[in-house]
Amino acid sequence: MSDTLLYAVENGVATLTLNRPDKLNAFDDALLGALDEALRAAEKDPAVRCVVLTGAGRGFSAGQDLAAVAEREASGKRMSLRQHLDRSYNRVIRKIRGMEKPVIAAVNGVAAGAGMSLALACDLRIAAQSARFIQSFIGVGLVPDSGSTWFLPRMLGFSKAFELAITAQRLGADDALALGLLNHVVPDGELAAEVKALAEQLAAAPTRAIGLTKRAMNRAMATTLDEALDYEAILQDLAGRSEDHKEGVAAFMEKRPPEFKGR
Ligand code: LHQ
Repeated sequence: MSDTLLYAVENGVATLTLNRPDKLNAFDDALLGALDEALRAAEKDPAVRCVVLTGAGRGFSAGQDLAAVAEREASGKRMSLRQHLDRSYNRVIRKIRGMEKPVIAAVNGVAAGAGMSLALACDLRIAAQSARFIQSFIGVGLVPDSGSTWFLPRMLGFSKAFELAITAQRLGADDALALGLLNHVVPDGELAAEVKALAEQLAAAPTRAIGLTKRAMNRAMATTLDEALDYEAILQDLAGRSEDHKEGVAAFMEKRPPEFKGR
């Protein structure tokens, strides 16, 4: 697609690699545009049944490219950050949350500012031992964006989320795991293989049921139990009509492994 973002599909898994390693994969407009485009391509492609987001080099992403911000300031072009968020970061975050396929963040190194938000927006987070997580917004006089004010209090409760946001404390991978921000931490050299195994397992699973589970849980974050029960019943009707549901039941009865097609 472009040099700034690598896109590869193998065994049902689309791997999107942020590729500005000299800048710890900080986001400039080109990278944000390429990421948005790649997510849309992965969502549309029926051959893609799981998405992995990772970074090239020693960083996952250092968030907004501050050199680009400084350059714009120096040239006298004041940018509306609201517009910038609406047109780029927020499109990406909405796409990840709305896409009815599992999205895994393979956090290979530091995830700072909007880079941390991007990792939080994914469905699962597997981090290398040397990864670090920093809410760096406050260091440049900004508020957490790209979803961090929504994800963090839900994952950590208000007090810890607020503390991280206003102190920019650096969390190591083990601390982030203990707080519940991560699914797993693996040795640095094993990240790619561990994520590949998990992603391929998910790409061979009933994609429609995974997608509907994501839809149900996204919605349940803001509803009552009563509403969640009603919505589960509606979605179960849809899942119950899928080919993969029939295949799962047939395979169980025939005492053989199921072969899910993602339909
Ligand atoms: C960078 C960056 C970077 C450019 C490392 N930019 N070059 C904001 C505004 C507008 C709209 C939307 O949203 C946002 C949200 C945000 O994301 S605000 C937060 C922006 N990010 C930060 O404040 C993090 C800044 N970076 C750092 O604090 C450190 O680089 C971390 C802690 C991430 C890593 O530290 P180190 O491992 O010591 O690496 P380093 O600092 O030496 O960085 C390596 C290179 O990457 C270096 O370049 P150089 O040419 O000197 O080797 C850095 O300048 C460059 N880099 N982050 N965000």
